[in-house]
Amino acid sequence: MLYTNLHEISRQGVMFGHQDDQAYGLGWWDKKGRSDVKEVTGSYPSIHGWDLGDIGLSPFNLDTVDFGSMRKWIKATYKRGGINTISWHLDNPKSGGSSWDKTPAVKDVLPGGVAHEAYLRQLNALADFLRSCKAGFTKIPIIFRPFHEHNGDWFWWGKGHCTEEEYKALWKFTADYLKNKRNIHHLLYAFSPDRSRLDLSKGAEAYFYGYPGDEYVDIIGLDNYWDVGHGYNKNTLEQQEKDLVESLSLIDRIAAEKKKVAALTETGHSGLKETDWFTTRILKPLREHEDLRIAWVLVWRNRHKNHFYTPPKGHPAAGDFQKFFNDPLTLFENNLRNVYKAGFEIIK
Ligand code: BMA
Repeated sequence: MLYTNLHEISRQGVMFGHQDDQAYGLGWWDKKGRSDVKEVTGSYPSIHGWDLGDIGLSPFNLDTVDFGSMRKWIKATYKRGGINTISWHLDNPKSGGSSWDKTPAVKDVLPGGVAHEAYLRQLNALADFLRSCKAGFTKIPIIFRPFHEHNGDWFWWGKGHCTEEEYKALWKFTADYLKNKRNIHHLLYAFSPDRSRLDLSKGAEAYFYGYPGDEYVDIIGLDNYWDVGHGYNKNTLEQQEKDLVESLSLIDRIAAEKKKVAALTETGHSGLKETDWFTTRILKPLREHEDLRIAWVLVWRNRHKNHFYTPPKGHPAAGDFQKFFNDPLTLFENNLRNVYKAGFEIIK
């Protein structure tokens, strides 16, 4: 039902998402019910991003969120009617280094490889966690977004550190293992290349690098920090806006052809020095292209004063974020009813 409703949402508006929203914010840590987004807008975001990096290796994820609390927040989100998505910055099973340790590993992680057992330890811990995300007897639907930004070269599963075929094999092995060996059927799978390494002039051909197949993907995602004011992007504002729209229309087209859902799975402007970032860089292009069916836009985490993506109360960008929230197009948690059921409604 969630998937049907995501299709519907993408036609009616754009949900807002935030990574680690309830876990911490600027100047606070693990406070019951707190959220920087809610403190400015009055609502939690619709989409709550979490990351299972370091599961099975530590009680805390790579960003020091403890997994027990994460499970509690996932459950609370589900009960309020919000949606959870999980990414996985998993350690390199071959070297024991982080996601950013580029020691080639994908071939060795596959069955028969020297790092297969080490990979299974992380994968089984991930499976245990996902199985434990329950409300009563109901398994909480989760959007799972593994091995993201694979067309970039910064993670060990990225381009240049394995072949395209090995990447696809890793994805398929993982999804098949979760379904068939661990009996996990409450996930929607999101595929999310990175725009900075996606040649827009090549369109779908570039997008499909590493695509494991229609039966393995539900969400046609994209991570795009590039066309929204990335420090290294020297294109004019106008050009960036055009490229953002083109990248979104690419995923919209692909999703429509395949009857899947498109989403901007990561974006943001770290530090919000452009205080009208939300309305000018995101809302304006979306408003001017309301035909785009993008189900959500998720910004990254509020870690510290130089690395945050939503303004805390009193910040110079807070008024602009409120405008973003008030716009009829954007959907926050308070705007959704029955997202897991028939009879889904938007209240705005
Ligand atoms: C990056 C930064 C890192 C973090 C990683 C995974 O963008 O926020 O500090 O560890 O994402 O969440």
